[in-house]
Amino acid sequence: MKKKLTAFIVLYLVFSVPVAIQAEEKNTWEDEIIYFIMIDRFNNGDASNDFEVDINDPAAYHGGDFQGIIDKLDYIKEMGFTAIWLTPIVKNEPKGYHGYWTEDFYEVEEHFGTLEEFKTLVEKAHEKDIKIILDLVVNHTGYQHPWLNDSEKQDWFHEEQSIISWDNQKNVEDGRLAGLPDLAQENPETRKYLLDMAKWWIEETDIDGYRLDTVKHVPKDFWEEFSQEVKSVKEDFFLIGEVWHSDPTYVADYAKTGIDSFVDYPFFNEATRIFSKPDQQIGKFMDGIWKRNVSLYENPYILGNFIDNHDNKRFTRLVIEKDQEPVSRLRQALTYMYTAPGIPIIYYGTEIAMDGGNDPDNRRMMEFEDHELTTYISKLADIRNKHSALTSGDVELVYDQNGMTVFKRSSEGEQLLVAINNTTEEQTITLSHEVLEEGHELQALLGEESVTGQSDGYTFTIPSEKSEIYQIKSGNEQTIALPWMIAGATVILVAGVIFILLRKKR
Ligand SMILES: [Ca+2]
Ligand SMILES: [Ca+2]
Repeated sequence: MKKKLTAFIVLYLVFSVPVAIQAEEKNTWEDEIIYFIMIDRFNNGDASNDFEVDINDPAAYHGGDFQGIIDKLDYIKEMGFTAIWLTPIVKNEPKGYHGYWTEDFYEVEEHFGTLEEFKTLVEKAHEKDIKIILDLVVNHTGYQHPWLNDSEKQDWFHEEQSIISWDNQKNVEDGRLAGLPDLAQENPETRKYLLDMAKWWIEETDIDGYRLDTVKHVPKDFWEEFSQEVKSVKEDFFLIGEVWHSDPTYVADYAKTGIDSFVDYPFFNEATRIFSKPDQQIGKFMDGIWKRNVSLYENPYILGNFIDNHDNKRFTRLVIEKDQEPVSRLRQALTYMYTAPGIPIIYYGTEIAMDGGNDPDNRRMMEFEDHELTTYISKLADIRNKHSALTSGDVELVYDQNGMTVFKRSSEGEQLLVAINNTTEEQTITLSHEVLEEGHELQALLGEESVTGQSDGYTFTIPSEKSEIYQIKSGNEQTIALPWMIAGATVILVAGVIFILLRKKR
């Protein structure tokens, strides 16, 4: 009996320790890759909610809904996404296909489906380890919100005034954005309503985060209370805010309110300029953005990097306007986004190089097709998801000449080199042993060719407008990865224990 107990304890320890180590590794938001969907424009999975749909009118509903997203969860998962950001789901006034014209903060928009269907969407996404981030608007209501005609709700809004002075913070906060009725968050009743509402959606639907709309149009003291309140509802709840401003210090100032992350507009401005045509220097500028973020944010690794969204011309259009070829330009921009620090946010359609001018042309209905970029994104995601050096490692710029950039990402236990050739000519470069010491091998992760060191360093060639990601391996090893080593050791241990027990029994 005692022997059996000992055997049980030994076996339990052998099997449980690796599991426990794994369980302790909490998933942090820097490991996510976000797919951003405008619900109405993604996939029509249910014709029964197609009220007044007109796919020929860019300002009308096009029919996309929750069921359409549920039907495409495998498509999203296969591209390597771990989270989805959805445009607002609350009931909107007529023509509010985008979701930003609230008519009722507690109702689901009938074009998208029911509350139950939304819960099913969250549940099915969670089953596939995909998180759901919901867009939330607390700055304004739709133009015809019922409160506007309610005598008891008159002090829920600011007095009607336009935003005329964008440098005047008071005017930016109290004025009407695009003429939309501006809510008075300083009114305790309004404030409580908005806070309760934000908490209710989390409790009711189990979403994992909010993308906060128009953050700079709402006072900071509201966001302070908001962050505290909503985070008390669900552990690790994520807040990513939109502060549409080109000054990084202005954006970063909102991090003091408790909002975890921001869609990084300063990144967007530089990245779209650098990658929308060839021969632009990458390293100097993008490294500058990163270093500034390091100095401004407690955790710059969770900022949201993007080159496309629903408020700006699509990247493809920028490229076309510069007489360039969208797919090769997108490939370079995406390689950078997936290998640089920061959460990549991909707007639906970018994976097929979708074209589109200013809003609403940048919100065309999604077309599902086989596309080389979809395959490429999946490959990039696979590499990012497997290498923590890319999500949380240090960044070191090691080469940066005329559009050819090489940077190193290092975390405990692994080092990667990212080489991006942003020029239209093949580039051969040599990294000296001062940059990378002798005795390593550079194992290609995107392509197949590996590089071994020579006496003068490591020489490799990157074709025009292509990239490579190398894993730096020291010569004598390491092709056996850690999990296999643990698995091997476990098997040997278990076999040993069983052998000893059997012998003792005899
Ligand atoms: Ca529909
Ligand atoms: Ca406001």
